Amino acid sequence: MKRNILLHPDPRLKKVAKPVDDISDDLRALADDMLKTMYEAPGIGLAAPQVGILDRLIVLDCVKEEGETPRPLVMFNPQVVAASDDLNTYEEGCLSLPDLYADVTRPRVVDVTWMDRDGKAKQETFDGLWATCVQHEIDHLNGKLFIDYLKPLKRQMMTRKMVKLKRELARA
Ligand code: K1U
Ligand code: ZN
Repeated sequence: MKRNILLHPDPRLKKVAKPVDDISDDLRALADDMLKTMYEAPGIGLAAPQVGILDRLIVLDCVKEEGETPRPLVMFNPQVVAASDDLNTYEEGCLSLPDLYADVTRPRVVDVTWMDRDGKAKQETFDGLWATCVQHEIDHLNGKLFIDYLKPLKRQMMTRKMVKLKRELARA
């Protein structure tokens, strides 16, 4: 089932999500729904708070090339356990702020631990777009949006645009 993606500003996008201790069939079904929602958006990542669920669950697939094999990842309780000093700037977007983009600078390489959908502990090193995306999604679990890295004026401008968009969508 495709889920509705919350749009900024929404108080649920500012909350800290709670750790998952038991991976139930309901949580596995939520992960499947989130992957479907992400692919259909389309996007390369999605965090549970974006669909209104305050659990520490993210999904991502940064394979963008047509014809390349998709690599859907489901991560429960993801954690960055090491980050490079070397930084990378990427023009980020967010499905909760459609059509708005801004440069964000983050560690270029990160080691991430998580639990997969079978409850198996995993660890992997990510770089490039994968590193950017996994950090963006983990930020969502901590109530942080990419606009929180921007100067206040730019952040306010983007928030105003979103308030206007939400008003227009509510009227339609
Ligand atoms: O978390 C989200 O809202 C998803 C977001 C992830 C993200 C994008 C860029 C940098 C960091 C994290 C998106 O997927 S926005 C859409 C997007 O980037 C995209 C859409 C279609 C094809 C390729 C990329
Ligand atoms: Zn986002």
